Amino acid sequence: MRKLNWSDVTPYSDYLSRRAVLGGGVAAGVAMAFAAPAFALTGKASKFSTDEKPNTFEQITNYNNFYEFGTGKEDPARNSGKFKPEPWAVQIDGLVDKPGSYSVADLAPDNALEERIYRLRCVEAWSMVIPWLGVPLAGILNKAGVQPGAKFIAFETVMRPDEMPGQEYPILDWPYREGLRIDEAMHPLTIMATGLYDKTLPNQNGAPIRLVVPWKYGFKSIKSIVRITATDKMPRTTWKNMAANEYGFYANVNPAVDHPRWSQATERRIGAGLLAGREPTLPFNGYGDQVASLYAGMDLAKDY
Ligand SMILES: Nc1nc2c(c(=O)[nH]1)N[C@H]1C(S)=C(S)[C@@H](COP(=O)(O)O)O[C@H]1N2
Ligand SMILES: [Mo]
Repeated sequence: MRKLNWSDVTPYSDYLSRRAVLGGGVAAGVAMAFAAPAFALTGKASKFSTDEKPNTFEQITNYNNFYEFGTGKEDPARNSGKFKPEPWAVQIDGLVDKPGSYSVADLAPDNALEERIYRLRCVEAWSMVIPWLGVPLAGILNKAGVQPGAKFIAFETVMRPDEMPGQEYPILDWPYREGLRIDEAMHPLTIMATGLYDKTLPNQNGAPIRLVVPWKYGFKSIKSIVRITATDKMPRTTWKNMAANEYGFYANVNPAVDHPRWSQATERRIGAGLLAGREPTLPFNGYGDQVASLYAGMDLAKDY
């Protein structure tokens, strides 16, 4: 029998209207009772967090993009119950001094976690605010000893069609791949997350470890990572590979460059309510003060 999960108990639309009445406590309790096992985590507060109001746990874990579990927004919550995020190993290889297989605890020990409350802007023009728990990617890369010749870092998601039903279909060119330029990977805003709110990552959010790069469109923030490679060449990435005219390697949030099929000037904040208007999208998703200098001299309308 299929395991019950939150969406079996409370349809999302019901939840939203009921939440307004109940203040969330009861619906949240129902969600927890049927969720996949999660373990308590805490993180130190960070100066990099936004003070915008985070989305609820229910919103963050029931409106997802994770095509390995299906293309519908509620598919990842519904179809990720068989996925086993433990045991887990991340292979670090390429131009590093200490290549090898690392555990999640090696890379992101629980006592090193920081809370990073970040905006997430999907290329589809919706957004959320998510309180991640994680560690700077720079610390992980420094531990592995990235060599001077490395210009990019490439990432790969696990390939497990038995546990990830979407991988049985040629929706994308599996495994999902992403990449960053080395200065982007080393930037203090770039983290590897292992939790959200006060728990280990739910499967649908990329358990047990995923990238979060808050000034780029959400598709850069690759989930369930098993391989990190330091390389001297710009890596091949899944979405650019699918449609290079729609999804670039840099993919910095940019309201001035529209997607060929829709405007990127505004966004819809998930959970804002039916009467809320769209909000303006900010360059670099509002993180421009911290990251714009990385792109000095580049034409971001061409090198998107
Ligand atoms: N492996 C993998 N990583 C992925 C995706 C995916 O389909 N597969 N979707 C991306 C997209 S488009 C977005 S918007 C974010 C969504 O993260 P969230 O579901 O935790 O909010 O994950 C990104 N990481
Ligand atoms: Mo996305």
